[in-house]
Amino acid sequence: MTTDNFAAAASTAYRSALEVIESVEPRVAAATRSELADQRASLKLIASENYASPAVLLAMSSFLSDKYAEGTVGHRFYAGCRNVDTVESLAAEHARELFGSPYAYVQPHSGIDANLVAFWAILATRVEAPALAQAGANGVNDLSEDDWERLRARFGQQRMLGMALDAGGHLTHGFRPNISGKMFHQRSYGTDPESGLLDYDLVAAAAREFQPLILIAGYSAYPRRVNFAKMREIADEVGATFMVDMAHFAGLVAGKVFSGDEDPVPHAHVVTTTTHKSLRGPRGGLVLATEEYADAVDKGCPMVLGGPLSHVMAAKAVALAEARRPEFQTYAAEVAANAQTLAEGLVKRDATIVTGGTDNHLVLLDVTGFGLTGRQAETALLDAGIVTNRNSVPLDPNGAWYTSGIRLGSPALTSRGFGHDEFDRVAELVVEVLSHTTADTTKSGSPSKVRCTTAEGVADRVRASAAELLDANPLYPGLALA
Ligand code: DSN
Repeated sequence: MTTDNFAAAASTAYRSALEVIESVEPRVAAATRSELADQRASLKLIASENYASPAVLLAMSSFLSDKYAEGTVGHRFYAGCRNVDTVESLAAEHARELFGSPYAYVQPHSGIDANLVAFWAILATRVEAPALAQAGANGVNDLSEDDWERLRARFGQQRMLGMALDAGGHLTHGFRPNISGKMFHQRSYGTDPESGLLDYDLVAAAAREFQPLILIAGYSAYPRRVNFAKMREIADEVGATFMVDMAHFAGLVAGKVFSGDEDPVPHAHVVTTTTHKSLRGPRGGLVLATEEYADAVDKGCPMVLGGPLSHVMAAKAVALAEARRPEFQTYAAEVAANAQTLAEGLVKRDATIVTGGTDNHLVLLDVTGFGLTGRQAETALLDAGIVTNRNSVPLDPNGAWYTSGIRLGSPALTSRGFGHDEFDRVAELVVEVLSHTTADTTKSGSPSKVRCTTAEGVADRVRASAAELLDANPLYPGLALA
């Protein structure tokens, strides 16, 4: 991930920083050291996590954190923002160039914030602007009280169609308990019950019937590619704004693994993403948009967001610069190839995975064949040093808390240097743990959904095998904190 020289410089920088922190609150310094040790010592298979480069991590720890900069470049509500303007402009420029988008907004603090900015911008463009024009008003403050009430009612009548949570969609795509499911009348599209694949005819039928203002594509647990050109056709047919949340696969778009119809940027009106998943940047979000939506997105702060995290925007600029390098394309191709190896390694050991494979960065393993819930599988794997997260499978009988699945992703271990052989071995270790784990029985005699027992010695054996793989592919080599 870095050169030896740079690792040495980063090592010195981190050690010094921790010594300063230690002098004020030693428990924070200890937890930080402990986190590095934990990350070094476990097989990180959480599909939404990664390891940012030392340059990205260091960019976040800076004086830019101390500056308020509400507004946007050249239009701030505070004086003295020239350096924030510089880093925000750089991050936005890198994002535009990397993704080939006319406009980029790099302030969102997270993926959910990016989606809220996008919803706001679509409502402002599609609902508020026509209402203002009709009333001859320049802004909402010019509206009469009756016009204002009518506008508020129209906001509350808008519809959103997104992928169902248990089909792999995200909370913010209209899931009822989420704010998106309360702001909008919502409906969701699922996947084909047999194949687990997205059925574009079903999406089109739902869109024709429901007539949404927003059609959202994107997922956090769907292991396949999406044809965004087809989704845009559906959106156009019903007059919907087409929004894509590419938080999970932004790295595959940046690295040109997804191109043509599978690249959302040329097809969507608005694209949102996080920057810390497959894109391997700092924790945060960004929005890409066509010119039509750019003005509204630009007002994300302060209309939707609090003051920008200028130090994180600096780190976004660094990460996006890294993603524009040719080696990032190699990385992205390896992420996809490694996910396939993982999927094949599970299937050849008789595990069941949703859709039978993957062609992105994640695999959704159905653990009911092992007699376990996702919750139990997650616990048993963690005990053996394999970090995953439980996830619903389509039409999950165990619901979103216990679940029937485990989501596994390749971005983090690929950053660490794992390739084909290592991912095949990881598949073997996952199956080894799960096939030696059984659900405990509750006091009433029924199978527990939470507690489970792994046969004696298995977790230790797997942990030792994992340690061999991890030691051969060290995380942040040269970085010594002790
Ligand atoms: N928490 C992210 C994930 O793990 O997919 C999405 O919000």
